[in-house]
Amino acid sequence: MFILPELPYDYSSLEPFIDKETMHLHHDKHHATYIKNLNDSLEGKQELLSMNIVDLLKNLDKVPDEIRTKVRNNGGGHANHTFFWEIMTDNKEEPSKEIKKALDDNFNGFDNFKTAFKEKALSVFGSGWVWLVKDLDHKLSLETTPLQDNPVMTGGNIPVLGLDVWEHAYYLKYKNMRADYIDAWWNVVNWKKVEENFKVSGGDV
Ligand code: MN3
Repeated sequence: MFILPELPYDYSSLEPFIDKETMHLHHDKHHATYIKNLNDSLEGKQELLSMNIVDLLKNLDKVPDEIRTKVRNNGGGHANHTFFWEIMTDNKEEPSKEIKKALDDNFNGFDNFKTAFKEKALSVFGSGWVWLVKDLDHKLSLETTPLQDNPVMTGGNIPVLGLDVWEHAYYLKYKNMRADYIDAWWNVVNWKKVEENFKVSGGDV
């Protein structure tokens, strides 16, 4: 059984950048629904139900054909949102020297990284995610995924940072202004967690 994790901060604590109502809807309704649908689709399949969610996403080929798409969408939704809550914080902080240097090296400057990330986020047509990922050589790059796909589903890249650009993530406060949501979001990024993700050596997410 997969279980909804609690937010690591209060629903209102990311304000004014992300409003309390959006956090309630996003966590208590959207994320909870992905988990309910995931558990429902895996009913009776103990082996799959007891897997780590990221391992399950890496092994979608082991999921029976008739439920694979459901597991992909809802399992991805569970993994992505669990990841997303953790890479935000109400404790505003600057990136450490180490992660800043990695971003400088890979994107020719920290500001260039933010610009490229924003462009990539704006390029997602419809619902999806933008990711900062690293490969096994710790090289950083950007990618987007449609719907609730996660980079681990399609290759060896490991998410370091990710932004949900589904309208449900921002529409209440920002309406159709995705760019404003992206700009505001930098204020709540948990750089400590990003650095932790960057340092993970294996395929753990
Ligand atoms: Mn979402």
